[in-house]
Amino acid sequence: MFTKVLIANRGEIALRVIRACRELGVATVAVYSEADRESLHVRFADDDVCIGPAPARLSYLRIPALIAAAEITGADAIHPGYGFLAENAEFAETCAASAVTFIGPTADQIRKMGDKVSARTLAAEAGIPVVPGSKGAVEDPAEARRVAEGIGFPVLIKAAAGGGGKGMRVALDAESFSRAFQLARNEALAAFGNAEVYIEKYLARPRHVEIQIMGDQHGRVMHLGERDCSVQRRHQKLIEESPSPAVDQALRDRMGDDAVRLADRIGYVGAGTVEFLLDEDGSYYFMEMNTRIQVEHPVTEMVTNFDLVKEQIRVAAGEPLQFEIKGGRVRGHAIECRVNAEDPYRNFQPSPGTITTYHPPGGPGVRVDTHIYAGYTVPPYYDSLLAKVIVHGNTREEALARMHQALDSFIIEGVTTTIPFLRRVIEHPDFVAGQVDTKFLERNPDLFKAE
Ligand code: MV4
Repeated sequence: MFTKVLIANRGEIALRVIRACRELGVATVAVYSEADRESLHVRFADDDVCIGPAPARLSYLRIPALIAAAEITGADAIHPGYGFLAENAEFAETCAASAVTFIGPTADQIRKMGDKVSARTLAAEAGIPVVPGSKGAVEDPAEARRVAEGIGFPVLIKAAAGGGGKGMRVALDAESFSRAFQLARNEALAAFGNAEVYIEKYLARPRHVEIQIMGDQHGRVMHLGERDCSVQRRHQKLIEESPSPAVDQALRDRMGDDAVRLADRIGYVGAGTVEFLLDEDGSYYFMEMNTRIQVEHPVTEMVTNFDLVKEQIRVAAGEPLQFEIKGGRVRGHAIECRVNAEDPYRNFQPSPGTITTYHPPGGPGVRVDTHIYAGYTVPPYYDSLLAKVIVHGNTREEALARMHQALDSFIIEGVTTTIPFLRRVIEHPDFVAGQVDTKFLERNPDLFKAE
């Protein structure tokens, strides 16, 4: 096992990783920007290093500063958390070259999945359903148009270097295709320095269902069931749950087997997520693979009783996966709401500032992952996640009732939060019925209007 882990992150996930290290008896190093001096991750870690000014590119994204911090403090491993450098192959490579273990997959595995065309090809080769579309990247506009006509409109043009919704364009018909194709390539080049795009049939109302997987260095890969993340706004997930109201055991087995097969094919090590689109008719298609621990990992932890972060550290240290979930079955139901410092009635405008009052919810089956406290100032430089409220119940109904209670009794004053909005969403009849898809919030603009 490692002796000391440096956490190359901030906020709630830095605290989450520190907890896992504590349980494993591993010492921790926090790194922080000048804006995060008063943060709890700095206080809770055994050691801490200031790595630069507030903007992330000058601190949390500075690879040489992070490697130097690890060397100075004697850390033998780095946990990247999510965001920042978590899916940066160059960072994983630099760690390896510096004799510091990157807690995550290899640089090669990150690259293979980071390129969405290569990921799609790997999935298709593994016999996993992919959305009907182009064989690989398409460059020539005339050929692209022929491909799109072959698929049938509407189609979606996606950037090979994109992911998470960045660099996508819908083309509704052949007439608008050429323009959309050109725009998509230009946007991809501007955003990612790579103009490569591919084309898929556009699914109108899919659900977002993702499978959590975990691989070790001994050739074993397992899955831990699915999360339904259909409640999103502009590609930001707001609510996640497990199991998905739309997935039965037979479908879980099929999606789980597919996810494991894909990971197996590249000898995947660490925690990963295979994202699928689940269509209205029950067919599902591979979308992309995330090679990191995700924000919503706690819902899986609640229904499997499996500590994903601890396991990430254990497998990075070479230990075999220990855990077995019987027949891939999960226990009860978990829901997560992301609480942000944003004003939902002003287009989710960030609302940084000082928290004056703080009282978290509690009781049976309630978990709050957060870094905030009364007197904490939410800086304007980073994402506005304040807390994740995760509830577990024996049934979805019980979990929902607990989420109601939890949101009602969560007191955060001093900054505007999304709590009242989340309350409204979980009361919506379609959400209560589990009838949501990725267009759910768009269809319900009233949810964004102040009373
Ligand atoms: C799609 C799609 C419909 N059809 N692909 C959005 C994020 C990126 N990973 C891919 N995304 C989508 N791909 C096809 N062929 C719809 C989306 C999509 C979406 C997917 C999951 C969750 C929310 C979404 C919101 C809008 C669009």
